[in-house]
Amino acid sequence: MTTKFPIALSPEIVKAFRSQGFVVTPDVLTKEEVVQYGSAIDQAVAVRTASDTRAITDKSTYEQSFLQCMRLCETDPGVVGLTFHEGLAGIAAQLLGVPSVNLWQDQALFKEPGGRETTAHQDQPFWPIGQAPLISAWIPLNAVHEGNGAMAYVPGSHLVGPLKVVDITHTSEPFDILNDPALAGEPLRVVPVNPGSVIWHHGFTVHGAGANHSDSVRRAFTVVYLSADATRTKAWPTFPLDRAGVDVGDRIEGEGLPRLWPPLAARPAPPVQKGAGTGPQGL
Ligand SMILES: O=C(O)CCC(=O)C(=O)O
Repeated sequence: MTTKFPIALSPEIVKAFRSQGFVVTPDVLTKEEVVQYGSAIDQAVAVRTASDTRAITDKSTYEQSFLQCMRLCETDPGVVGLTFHEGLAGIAAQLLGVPSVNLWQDQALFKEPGGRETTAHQDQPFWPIGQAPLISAWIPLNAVHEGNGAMAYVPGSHLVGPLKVVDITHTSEPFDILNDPALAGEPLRVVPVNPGSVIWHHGFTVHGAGANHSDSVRRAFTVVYLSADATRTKAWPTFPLDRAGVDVGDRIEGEGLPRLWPPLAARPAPPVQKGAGTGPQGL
């Protein structure tokens, strides 16, 4: 039996995603959901970052782009409903054109006032998952525009496939992927977005975000979905795969990697060994 999508996409939206590698879906979350999940995420980020009193100028280049708090659904019950949101997970499956998706990771990405740009990069080459279908939901918790850290994408860049990895997490001078000849000089396109809407990008879409020139935090949450038939392609250490005992060649599933679409009858208990907290770990 097939499960009905809570939010069925128009063919135009799916077509736009497949050709551009990103798309905005309006009216995904209600105002009430944005307030409820936004406040749960704010609390979680406050707890995770409480002991970090450094000024932004004392942080690493990567940390100056955003506060990153990963796998909040493992530690914060108030966030679980967003990570397992059936409307979102159903959209992920429709855009990828796959029957089933698992969670790869969730995270808060809060760009502080004065936060630098997020260096342009592709997500998927950070992870040992080959070319498996992967998509991110970028969920704004406040209005995001050019002045406070809007996301920006190179249209069609997902079709180019994996480019040289931009190691944004460890280097203070990341190279500019936009100069890669495969992108033919195509610039980033800035995508302002309001809460309630969600921006989606493919695992190979080249993207970044602007600096935060405003005096308030740019608050966003992301959920990353991976096709349920994906397998591990490389042995390099990767937290959720090693914790779940997924070896090279195995299907990517198990602890911390639950199925999100079609929805499970009951949500699994959170892993015993909780997810990593803040810090540079790849997007
Ligand atoms: O929020 C940001 O500034 C960057 C987000 C990002 O790179 C991602 O979600 O893959």
